[in-house]
Amino acid sequence: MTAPNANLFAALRAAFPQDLDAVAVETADPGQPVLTYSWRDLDRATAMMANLLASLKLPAGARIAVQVEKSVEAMLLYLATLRAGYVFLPLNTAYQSAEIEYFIANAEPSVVVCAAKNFGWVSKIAFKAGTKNVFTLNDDRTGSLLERAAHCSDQHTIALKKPDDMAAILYTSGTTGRSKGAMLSHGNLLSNAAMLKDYWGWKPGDVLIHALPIFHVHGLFVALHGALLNGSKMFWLGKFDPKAVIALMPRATVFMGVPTLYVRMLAEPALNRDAVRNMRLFIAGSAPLLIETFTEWQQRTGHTILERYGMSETAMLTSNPYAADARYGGQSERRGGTVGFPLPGVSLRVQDDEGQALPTGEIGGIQVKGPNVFAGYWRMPEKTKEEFTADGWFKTGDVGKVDERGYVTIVGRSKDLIISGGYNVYPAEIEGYINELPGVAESALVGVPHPDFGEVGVAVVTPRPGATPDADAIIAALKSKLANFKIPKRCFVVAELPRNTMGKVQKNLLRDQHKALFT
Ligand code: MLC
Ligand code: AMP
Repeated sequence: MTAPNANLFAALRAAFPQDLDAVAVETADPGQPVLTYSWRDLDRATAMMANLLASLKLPAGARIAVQVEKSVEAMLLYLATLRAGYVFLPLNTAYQSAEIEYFIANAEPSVVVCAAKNFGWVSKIAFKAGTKNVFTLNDDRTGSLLERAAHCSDQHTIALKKPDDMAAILYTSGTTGRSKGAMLSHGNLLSNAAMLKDYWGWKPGDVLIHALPIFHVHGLFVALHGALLNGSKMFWLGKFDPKAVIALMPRATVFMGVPTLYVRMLAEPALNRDAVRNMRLFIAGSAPLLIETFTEWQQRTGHTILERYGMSETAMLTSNPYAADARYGGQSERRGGTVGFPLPGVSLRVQDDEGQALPTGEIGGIQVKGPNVFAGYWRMPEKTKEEFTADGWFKTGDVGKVDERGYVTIVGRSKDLIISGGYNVYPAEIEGYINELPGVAESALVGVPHPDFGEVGVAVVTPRPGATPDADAIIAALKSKLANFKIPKRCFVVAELPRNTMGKVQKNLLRDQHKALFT
């Protein structure tokens, strides 16, 4: 007997509703014309794009690197890549040339897709790295990708895949060294999506408001797979707009966002019980949701946000319950400040630095196992080995505890990481850039509380002898090199950095010193 096709797209396609002419996606950006896409449109467009990719005679496992603004067509390109059996490699639109150069050199994609306005510099980088095909795709339904796909057949047989075959590479930075590409398989993604469909009670008639970027796990996998696997319509926003999302709520049932999106909606007087009357579920994740936001949302809307926890390497790991969870004595409470229970199929344990399991309630490193956990980092076997324990558990780099009721709380991170508005900023990377600037001896980037982004980076810099580096000039220099969300919000030049007796910079002291800068 032949094994069923494990291609994630096959499962998503099988979930399309019977009425293929029903609306699958409706665009909802303020001031823009409303466009609707039927399920048939999704099927045909992904077939045409998949046929275009197939016509390029790419090697098995070819990477399709994509740095384009969010659009329905960009989402279709992701689905087409799955459909054709290649590997999707999404890149944040904020990345600048040095960042893109690294990803392309490292991943060696066979195809690069970029915005027409960036074609000059992106194609130069791609051709230099040996990429043969560079297409353009803009957020107004133009670009060479669509022009070429328009000539392709709208019939396509979904490529045959095994569960372990790679579906996507998501780059995530490390505390030292360059970004690592987390390799996610069709099996990783489908098992997670199918389990969440059940755990979050997706039901017929659900409608999702999709307002997140689609180059990271939250928007690309959790939100998109959730809606598609349920055959649910999506309202599609290219860019998050709090007023627009609130205005859509009476016609929708599910919303997913990073905490900053909730903070921004709470600042809107239009957010009230009437606006959310048809909503079933609000989900938050990617960064800690402050208890203040959780409570204020409850008071204003009567809804309790369901917070969950995940990462690029694993997709979703834990979630507060949507309904009574029989595994945990039927508990159904969504507890603010916690990230809920390990999801069905996910095993989670807490260990100390010596690798000893810690008892309930004690704080240590969170380790996980499950069908959702990635196979490793692209072409980095040593890094992969470092991040797994000898008995096969993945070390998340998050620090937390599990209480006697089974709820997981994240209390910090062993990895030096700042999460700003749901985007990850790795201090080591930014410090490396600052240290290369003229007049700079050394630097430390620390995360401090911020009312909008939750946490933002602040740089503390020391001068070389005789030099007087200027804080504003440092920020300006970084802006020309790094993605905008990585730029420190403030920079201070000081005589020296605080150090402990071992000579290590005491970032905790710097954090403490600057903690009230924005609050
Ligand atoms: C924008 N800016 C940020 C920022 N986003 N600064 C710090 N952190 C951020 N996240 C800065 C820009 O540099 C710019 O500064 C100014 O804010 C305005 O830029 P903008 O582009 O107009 O911002 P805006 O569109 O308002 O974006 C804010 C946002 C966006 C919150 C909507 O950051 C966002 O979509 N975040 C979601 C990220 C996400 O999806 N994460 C999921 C990761 S998956 P200046 O100085 O140039 O004016 C993951 C796993 C899991 O973590 O568990 O889900
Ligand atoms: P990324 O590598 O971009 O996928 O980011 C993953 C990291 O985001 C995790 O390792 C956590 O540190 C953090 N994260 C995700 N969800 C939550 C959450 N609900 N609360 C706290 N941190 C979170």
